[in-house]
Amino acid sequence: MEAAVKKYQALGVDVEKALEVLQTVSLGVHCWQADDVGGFEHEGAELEGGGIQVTGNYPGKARSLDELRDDILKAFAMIPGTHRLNLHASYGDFSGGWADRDQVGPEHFASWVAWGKQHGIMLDFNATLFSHPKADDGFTLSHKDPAIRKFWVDHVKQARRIAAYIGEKQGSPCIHNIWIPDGSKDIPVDRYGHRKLLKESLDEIMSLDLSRDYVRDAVESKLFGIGSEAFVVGSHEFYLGYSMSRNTLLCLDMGHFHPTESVADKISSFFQFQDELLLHVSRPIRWDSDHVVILNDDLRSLMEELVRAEALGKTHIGLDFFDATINRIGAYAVGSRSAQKALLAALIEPRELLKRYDDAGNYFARLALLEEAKLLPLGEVWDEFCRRNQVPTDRELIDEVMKYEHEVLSRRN
Ligand code: RNT
Ligand code: ZN
Repeated sequence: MEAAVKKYQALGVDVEKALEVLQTVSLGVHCWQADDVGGFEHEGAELEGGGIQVTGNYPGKARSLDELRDDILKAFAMIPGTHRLNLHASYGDFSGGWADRDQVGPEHFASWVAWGKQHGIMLDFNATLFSHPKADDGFTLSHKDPAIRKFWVDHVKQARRIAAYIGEKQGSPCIHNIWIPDGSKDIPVDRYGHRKLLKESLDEIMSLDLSRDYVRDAVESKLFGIGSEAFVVGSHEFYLGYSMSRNTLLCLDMGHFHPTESVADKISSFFQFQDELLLHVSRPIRWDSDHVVILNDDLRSLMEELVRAEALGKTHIGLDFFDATINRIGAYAVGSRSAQKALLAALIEPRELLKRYDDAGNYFARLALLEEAKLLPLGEVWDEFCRRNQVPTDRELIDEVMKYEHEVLSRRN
């Protein structure tokens, strides 16, 4: 580590300071990698319909809330630092009786709040507008049938109430994200009509007055989905306009743009006009495939932009991936740690020196230093961060995950 610190120091980088910052950044770890977005509204619940797809059938999936909580604690024990858990409304505790989406309420999340307190984990929240018979024909908040629309408006209002309840109990605003699958497989005629309905539904939902100290609402855009190839109602332009005019947060999911469009490049524009952002860190392969996040160029650029724009303190970094073909707990560990590695890399970038070359117009030097920086000993610093947080280093991670698979996951069937 000492040799590594010296190498960075020579380029004007304070490694200790970077580690201090990294320690303060909480990821919003999503609950749905643990059970393939199934939820626990009824026994053997599985993701059904509505624009998201999970592939794979790796053994050991959590079959109950208790198993899910065990798995999540195991995953958190392998991620350095303190992190938040992001819940979906379909993950309520229905041991006292099932409630449909328009009836689900704070009481179904009381045991989650207690669990969060017990383990020092803050919670975030999502309304669930998929995997439900009333979402089957591809529209929810923008449905032409007022009765279906009202059902979903009521659901999202309930979700906001739940989020506010969580936020109040935990003493930290609960980020409530709204993603809807609405769209159509083939070319629609009434794009305007659906978007008008979505705007009206959201306005009705937001008319429920809740304190921003308890809940912060975000809207998540998308470009296309399975079954919504031709038209997605909640597009980027729609939600950019909505969030700016209604003072809600915007959620940018890395998988929800054209494959050559860079979410990293949006950061410096966004923060000219807004001061709070939600991210869904994901890894699309050819489409919104929600692969486990890895340390690739997309992720590195995104974190670099957050650091360079001094936007870290203004950004909620949520994760959004689900792979059912591999050990799910290992997926959590690798994905979350890769997000942190990318952030660490950005924090120990020789920023000042690069900026000086940039300002001076010495673009050769800028290019050369960016290339040099790629081979600096990032791994040494990362290992040190893991050690200080008493979590496995990368070298120890595989054994740790395999042990849990052997002792816990393989006994489920
Ligand atoms: C779907 C969105 C959304 C979901 C979760 C489960 O395309 O990315 O965020 O992945 O709500
Ligand atoms: Zn997402």
